[in-house]
Amino acid sequence: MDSIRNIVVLTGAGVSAESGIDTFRGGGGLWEQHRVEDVATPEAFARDPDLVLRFYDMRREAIQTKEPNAAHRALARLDAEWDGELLIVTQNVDDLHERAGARRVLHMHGEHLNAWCMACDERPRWTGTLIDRPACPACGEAALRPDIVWFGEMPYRMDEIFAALEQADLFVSIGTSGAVYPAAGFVRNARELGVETLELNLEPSQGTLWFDEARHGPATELVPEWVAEILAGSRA
Ligand code: BV8
Repeated sequence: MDSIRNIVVLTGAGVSAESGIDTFRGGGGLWEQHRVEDVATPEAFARDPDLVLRFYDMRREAIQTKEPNAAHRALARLDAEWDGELLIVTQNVDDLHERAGARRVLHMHGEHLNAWCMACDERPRWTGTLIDRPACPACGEAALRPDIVWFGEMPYRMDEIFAALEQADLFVSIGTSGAVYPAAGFVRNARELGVETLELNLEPSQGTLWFDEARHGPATELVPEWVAEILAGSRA
């Protein structure tokens, strides 16, 4: 339908599940080996930095052995072919959207492949480990932490996200449980703004009732199908 020009997509761990990256709250999810408050909070990092650094070193290494899947590739196709506005807001900290070719990606919870220097605030690209307290390439201090938004920390670039939602005609949530805020609240922000909302997820999310339409199944099936529809102008 030609009334859709500007799209905001939100992705979560479910979009990377079929690439072999564990989701957070599914069976065998990442956090089953660790309680979230032991590894994904500033307090945990202050209390036991080695535990937290090892947790992120393990995940940073793991994502570099994974490949984008058909859902990532379909969103990259949308990015390449959609002539309206598009913003792919991801809660994921892997780089599979980018490796599939997407460009208009915003990592609101940070990225495994960046480090963040607590001495000089630089965010150098980082593919190795942090457990041995390497020197910051910019300032030389041994003050690098994962560039990850932990619980209790402010997600990145929220003003850009809300600006995109205000201009959006369609908000599509893909592969997220709707358990973590502020991301889980975006569908409500969208509805209040009169934006059409669609959920693509393996099962109903915690916010599924807020969506105008919800389709349930694996992302590698639902996302290519939806992208083909939207590019053909054959759906609302
Ligand atoms: C903040 C980085 C404030 C870490 C992450 C009470 C009520 C409301 C809010 C709160 C509250 N108490 C505390 C809060 C705030 C808190 C929060 O929301 N807590 C929750 C648990 C209640 N939020 C915060 O702290 C945020 N910050 O609020 O700051 C503030 C204000 C002023 C000044 C300073 C601060 C920060 C939140 C960010 C935390 N960091 N990630 C890391 O990655 O290690 S969150 C973490 O969860 C990941 O980023 C992940 O992406 C995110 C959400 O999880 P999902 O992506 O949805 O993954 P999940 O496993 O849950 O679900 C996967 C879904 O996919 C499932 O539905 C499944 O069915 C589906 N699926 C599976 N396979 C497939 C599939 N779908 C399709 N195909 C498949 N094949």
